Amino acid sequence: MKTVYTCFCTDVIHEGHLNIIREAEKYGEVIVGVLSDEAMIRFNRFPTVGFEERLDLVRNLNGVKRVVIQEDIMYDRMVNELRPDYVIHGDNWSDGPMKAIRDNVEMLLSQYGGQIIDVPYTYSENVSRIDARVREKLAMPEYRRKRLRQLIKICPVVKTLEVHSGLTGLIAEKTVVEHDGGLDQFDAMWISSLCDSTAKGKPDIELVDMTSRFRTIDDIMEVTTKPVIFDGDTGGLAEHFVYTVRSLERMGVSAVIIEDKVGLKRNSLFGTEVSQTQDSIEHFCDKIQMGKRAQLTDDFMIIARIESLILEQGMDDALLRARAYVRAGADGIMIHSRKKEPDEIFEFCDRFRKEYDNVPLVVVPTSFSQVTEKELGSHGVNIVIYANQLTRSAFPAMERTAKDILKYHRAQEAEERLMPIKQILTLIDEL
Ligand code: SPV
Ligand code: MG
Repeated sequence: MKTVYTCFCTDVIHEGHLNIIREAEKYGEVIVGVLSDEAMIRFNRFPTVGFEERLDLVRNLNGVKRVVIQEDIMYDRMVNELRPDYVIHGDNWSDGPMKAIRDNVEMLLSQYGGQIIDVPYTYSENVSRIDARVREKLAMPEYRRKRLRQLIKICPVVKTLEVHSGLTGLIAEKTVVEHDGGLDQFDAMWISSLCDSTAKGKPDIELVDMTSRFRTIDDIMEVTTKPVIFDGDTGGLAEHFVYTVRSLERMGVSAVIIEDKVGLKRNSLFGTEVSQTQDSIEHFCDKIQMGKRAQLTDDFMIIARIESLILEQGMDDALLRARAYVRAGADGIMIHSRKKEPDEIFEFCDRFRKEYDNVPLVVVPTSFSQVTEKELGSHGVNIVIYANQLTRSAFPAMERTAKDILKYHRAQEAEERLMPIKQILTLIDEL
């Protein structure tokens, strides 16, 4: 008896899956792999039902002979273990990012003469509705909020991209690349005070008020499902911060990062070139404690950001503060630096990790952009934030287009660098 293998990464069985099983039965005994929670999460298909329930969904299907667990989005282990005669899949994996998976399967099967069966993907109103429902569920505050904690447990490094609008949110949500035989995408989004302010043509001095910043969060959340880390600047007065915590939590934000500065806050990348005042340990700890007392769920995180290296107060001061902030209840520590080399970040992380093996560590590698996620991960970093690169890439591109139009008194010279009109029209999904 020949064997046919397929892998399901779904929370809901619909007619498309049933069609695959029906087709598979024509070729032999059907084995279905259920993608593990970890692999689903890495593949940005957060399960909305428990793993056992997902296994049962498949076990109960007519025509399924055996159910196995697939622990990786790529098929190497399954194909090597099961050596199926056929692997069957919807033909939606023939292009786009999923093609990397098909190529992987093709290569594996070619080693012993196995074959791929591509089944026409089932496009129906019902299937689209089910897909949309699952996506919408992921966007709901109670699902989205807790996902950052889940990601920290599962991902070697949570890759986080700056977003400041619906459009940049879509880029963080949808960009997938295939390289080194795998698929990669961002895990979370950072709502940077610098970029949110810059998008509004304002300086990064806590001038853009919370109402306006919440509006940005809303714009982003409306079109995305990934977890949000909010740049809360100094958090303002502790008496105000408690309200911010409640609002962010209610909106489904996963974490707020507040920095230990007081008075007129300037962007950290100015360092000591401008006057900035670091908060006292005691006062900042009070703010953390009040924030933690205000929050209503266990999911939300308040992460304390240490500015000692930025303000040249030394490593010992940074570590002293880290200990105090963790004691005060901070759910994580962000350490910032504006040095061109990552050495002081590595030193801080190594020393911090010796004392705290599982308090999440956050790093923003802007001035030391040569460092890789892997290197940071090896020093115990959990979250890497690319805090401003989208804004910095968009501005020169837009400026160049504006200059070209002025120079040539027409748009043709800029045209070849522009996204085709058809593409921009279809960039946004319609309901
Ligand atoms: C931001 O993105 O607004 C930050 C990070 O706070 S930094 O600009 O590096 O201070
Ligand atoms: Mg900021």
